[in-house]
Amino acid sequence: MTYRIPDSLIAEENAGRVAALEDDYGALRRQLERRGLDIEAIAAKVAAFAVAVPTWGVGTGGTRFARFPGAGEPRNIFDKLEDCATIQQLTRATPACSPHFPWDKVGDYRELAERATALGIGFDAVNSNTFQDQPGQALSYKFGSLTHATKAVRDQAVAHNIECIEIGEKLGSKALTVWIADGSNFPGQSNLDRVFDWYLESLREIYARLPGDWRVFLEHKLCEPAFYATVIADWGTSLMAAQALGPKAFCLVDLGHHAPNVNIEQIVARLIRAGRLAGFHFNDSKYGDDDLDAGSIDPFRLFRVFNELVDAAERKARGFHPAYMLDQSHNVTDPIESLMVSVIEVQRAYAQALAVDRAALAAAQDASDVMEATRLLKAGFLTDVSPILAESRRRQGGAVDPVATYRASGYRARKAEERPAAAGSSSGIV
Ligand code: PSV
Ligand code: MN
Repeated sequence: MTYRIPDSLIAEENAGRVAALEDDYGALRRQLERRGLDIEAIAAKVAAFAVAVPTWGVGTGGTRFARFPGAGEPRNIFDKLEDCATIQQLTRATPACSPHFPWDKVGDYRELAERATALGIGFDAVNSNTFQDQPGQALSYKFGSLTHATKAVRDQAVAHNIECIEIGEKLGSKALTVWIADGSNFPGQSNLDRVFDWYLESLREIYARLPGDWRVFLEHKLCEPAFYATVIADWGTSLMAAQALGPKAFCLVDLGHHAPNVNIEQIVARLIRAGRLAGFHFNDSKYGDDDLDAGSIDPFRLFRVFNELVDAAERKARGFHPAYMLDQSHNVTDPIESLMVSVIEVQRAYAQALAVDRAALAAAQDASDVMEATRLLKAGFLTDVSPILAESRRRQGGAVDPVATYRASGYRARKAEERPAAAGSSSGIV
C-alpha cells in the first residue's frame, strides 16, 4: 500500500481553522448581501466547478537549459495518478486528470482505469503528442507531423491520434486535444497555404474516428518551436479549421499561446459567439509561453476571462460547455503545491466573476456610464472570495488550507521513500 493522506489529518488540520473561517465567511456573506448578492448561490457554483490536472504537470518541469528533479516525483502514470488524487483529496476541485500519450502509455488500460477509479480520479481529454520523436518511431517529426510534406509521416501522425482516441475510450475520456508543433522556422521553408490543406486532410481522418459523444479540441499556439510560421498559430486559424471539420470540433485556448498584449478575453468572447470554445489550458505568463502557475502573474486577466465565461453562462450561450484544464510547468516549486494553488486561483477568478452585479453592470453599459461600469466590474475582482473557496473545500471534505495540510502530512517525503528511482523522459516530464 502506498501512502495516502489520512482524512483524519485533514479533519485535524481543519479543526484549528474553522472558527476563523466561519468569521470570515459570515463577514463576506454580509458584504455580498449589501451588494445584492447571495453567498450561497456563489458557493454552490464554486462547488460544482471542476478543473482537470495535466498528468505531465505533477512531475517537475524544466527548461531547455536544465531540469532539477525533486525527490519523490512520479515515475510513471500510476504515480502520477496518486499525486492527482492527492490534489483532488485536498482541493475537491480536480476530479479528473488529462493524460498525454505516449508519455502515459501502459500495457493494460483496464488496470489503469481501475486504479484511477480506486483513487477517485477520472480521465478528461486525452492529449496526443506528435511534437517529439519517440524511441523506435519509424518516421521523424522533425519537419512536421499532421502537416508534413510526406504523406507517410502524416499517416503516422494520424494513426497516433486515432490510437489516442482508442485509449481514451478505454479510460472513459470524451475528448481528444490536438496540439501540433508543425510550422516553419524560415520564410520559404513551406507553403503557408498547402500546410493548412494537409492539416485539414489529416484532421478529417481523425475526426471521422471520433466516437459519437466525443469532441476534438484544436489547440493553437503562436510560436515555439516554429518561430516563423506555426500552422495553427491563432484562434482565427483554429476556428477556420473547427468550422471546416464539423460540429464536434472546438477551439482550445491555452492562455500562454498568444501574442503579447493580445486581448484574450475578447478571443474567448468571439469563440463563445461562434459556439466553438472547447475550453482552456490555464497557466500564466509574463513574456511568452512561460507555463507559470495560473493567476501568479496577472490574476486580473484570469478574472477578465472568467467574466466572459460567467456572462456566457448567464445568457445561456449556445454550445457553451467548456472544459477546464491546467497546463503548466513547475520548475522550482513542488508541483503538487503549485497545482493546488493554481486550482484555487482559477476558482477564485470564477467566484470573483460571480461576485459582479451583472444587472447593474448592464445598466451602466446601456447608459454609457463608463466609470460606473468599470467600477462594478472591479468590485467583483476586488472581492476577497477566499472564505467561499475554503468553505467549499471544507464542506466537501477537503482541506481549508491545502498547502499547509499537504506540508503537515509529509506526503512528499513519504513518496521519496516509496519512489526511489528518478523519473525518466518516458514519464512525460520535459
Ligand atoms: C504546447 O505548448 C502545450 O501547451 C500543449 O498543450 C502540449 O500538449 C503541452 O503544452 C505539453 O507539452
Ligand atoms: Mn497547452
